[in-house]
Amino acid sequence: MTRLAFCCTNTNADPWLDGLRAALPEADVSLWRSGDPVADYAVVWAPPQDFFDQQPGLKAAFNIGAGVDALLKLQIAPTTLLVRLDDAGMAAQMAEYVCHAIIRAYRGLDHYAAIAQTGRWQPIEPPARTDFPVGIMGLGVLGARVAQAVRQFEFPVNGWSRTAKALDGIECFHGRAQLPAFLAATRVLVCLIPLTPDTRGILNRHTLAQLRPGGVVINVARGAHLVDDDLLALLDSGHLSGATLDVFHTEPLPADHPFWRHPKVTVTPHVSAQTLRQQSITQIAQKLRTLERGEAVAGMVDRASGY
Ligand code: NDP
Ligand code: OXD
Repeated sequence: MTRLAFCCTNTNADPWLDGLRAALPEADVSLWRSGDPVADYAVVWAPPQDFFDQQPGLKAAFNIGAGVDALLKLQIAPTTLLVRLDDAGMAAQMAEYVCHAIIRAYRGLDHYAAIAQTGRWQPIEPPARTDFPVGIMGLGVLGARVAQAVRQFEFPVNGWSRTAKALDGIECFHGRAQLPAFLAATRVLVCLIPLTPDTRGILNRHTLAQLRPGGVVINVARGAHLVDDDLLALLDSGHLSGATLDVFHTEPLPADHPFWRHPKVTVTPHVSAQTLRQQSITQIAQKLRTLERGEAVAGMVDRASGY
């Protein structure tokens, strides 16, 4: 019988175990405990190194998130395939979160919320849509969906990826050489790239200063993409007009972090696209069976590129 181990930190295991057992009646699904017999497959989220040390023959580990930066810090046998969630209900959530943040900034909705406290009636005129180009860093499963959703509101949309892309209605840029042109064409910057050695700290004073004046930053990827002090300096200088941040270097965001109280920063607690349990279980079960048949699955992590 195929053995499937569940090893996810900060996760309520029982509903996952029930769901996995229902979706994979042919498998022996169990909550991993140190010293357990070795498994064939694993469902993981931020597992300890000890888990992989005890699983030299693991065929595949299914990460119950889209980002694998935490997983790739561990020593994992090269023969173990790493498989991440692709979409599984996250793309629609990400599209609604990002569109909401863009429209809030474009229509000045924070201004109305603030003046409502004092009973003031003070309409403001939004800029022309052509003066509010949106740039999406990362045109993968989530970024491509976000780009199409933003397009529906008729904002000009730019996209930037590692390799060249052609997406309907999107001005596509790729590679480091085209990053300056992408930034110069962008006022609202949405970060949806994976955290890798190439992308750590990519949102810094040098890159953010290249955005159009009145720029807005929306970071929904990983906190370590952003140099916090550089963002604060550009908000305070007035070059940037606002930021919506869902991810942070340290999570939960420490109570004394200036982001909490900055008038131009909106903080949310890493909720822009949450893992949906049932859709994830369905995807994992399908992928496990596909791998058992010896076929390839979507969402395979390329360890060399780090995502
Ligand atoms: P994908 O792997 O599908 O897409 C990643 C995209 O980033 C690709 O377009 C890729 O380019 C591009 N990219 C990677 N490295 C670089 C680079 N060095 N320069 C330029 N572009 C680069 O990932 P997803 O869309 O599924 O997820 C993106 C990230 O979103 C995750 O890694 C995770 O960190 C974050 N996330 C956050 C969540 C939240 O709740 N806040 C929830 C889910 C995910 P190419 O197409 O050429 O390969
Ligand atoms: C993910 C996340 O990577 O939740 O899926 O951030």
